[in-house]
Amino acid sequence: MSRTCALLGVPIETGASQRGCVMGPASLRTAGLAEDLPTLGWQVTDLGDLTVGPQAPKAHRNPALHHLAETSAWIAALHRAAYDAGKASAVPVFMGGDHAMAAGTVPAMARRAAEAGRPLFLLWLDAHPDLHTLDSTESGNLHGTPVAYFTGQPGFDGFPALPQKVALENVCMMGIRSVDAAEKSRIRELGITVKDMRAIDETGVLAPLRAFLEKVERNKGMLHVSFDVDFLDPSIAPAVGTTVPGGATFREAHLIMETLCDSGLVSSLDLVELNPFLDERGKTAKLLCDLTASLFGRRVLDRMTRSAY
Ligand code: 4U7
Ligand code: MN
Ligand code: MN
Ligand code: MN
Repeated sequence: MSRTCALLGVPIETGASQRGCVMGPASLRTAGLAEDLPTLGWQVTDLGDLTVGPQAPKAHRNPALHHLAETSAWIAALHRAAYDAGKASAVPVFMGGDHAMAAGTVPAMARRAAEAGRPLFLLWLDAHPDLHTLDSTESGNLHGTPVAYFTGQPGFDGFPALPQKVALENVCMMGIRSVDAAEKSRIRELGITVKDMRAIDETGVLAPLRAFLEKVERNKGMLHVSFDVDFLDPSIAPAVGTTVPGGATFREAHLIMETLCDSGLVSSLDLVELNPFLDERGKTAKLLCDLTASLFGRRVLDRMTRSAY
């Protein structure tokens, strides 16, 4: 596999309740994402930021929904732009932006995989399962809905047509610790694999991750990783609007990235929900860059010789 990576900025914040994710791509660039990866032998192209123009409002029967028209326009734009980024490089990295963008990136990666005759698998690293439909969300925040959309659940008439769905049995969630009632019944009904924080406390991250990676390998799958900042414990990653205590530790997160790197299976990545307005001197942005570097091949020993940890 050629070691090429393309960065695409996706400054969307209409899916979140708090403003600030619009600055996510700039913060990741400032923290040095594009400079780190070439030192690990990757050829990096920065495709710049995607833009979406103003939209006429769209009505919906759920009065809680907000920014439906803009978010839907971002998703439609991403169906094309993420697919093109996947053609331009072996491993596109989508720099968010709030998690509603996964409704664009994941189906685009599923289409890319289908055209290569391979299934797409999805590792969802998040405090939340993001399994609401447009009807079941009570907050109306659309970053809580992408997984229900791209696995083909009904109730998305306000979103663009789904280009390619992801099979439910190909989804693995880790880090989950905040689940709404409607999501809980959907998880049971659909049988999604959810390794919640209790499961991680009991087994550690490696056993469930290795089991999932073996499944990807057996099925000759491509693997998309969707990394929500709130997967991490808020004490190490404060720059996110939806903090939940009891998240992944620094080493748990790095071990996941290092193990993913060893597998050689990852074919695309979302870095989402970074809200630089809430950051402490770029701490969260730098952590995300370091985690991405682990995914792209940085080893613990390299890190010790290279920087000031
Ligand atoms: B994120 C929530 F109610 N479930 O629907 C909702 F807890 O992308 C949170 O994972 C959604 O950060 C979080 O608003 C979306 C809430
Ligand atoms: Mn999320
Ligand atoms: Mn989340
Ligand atoms: Mn969030």
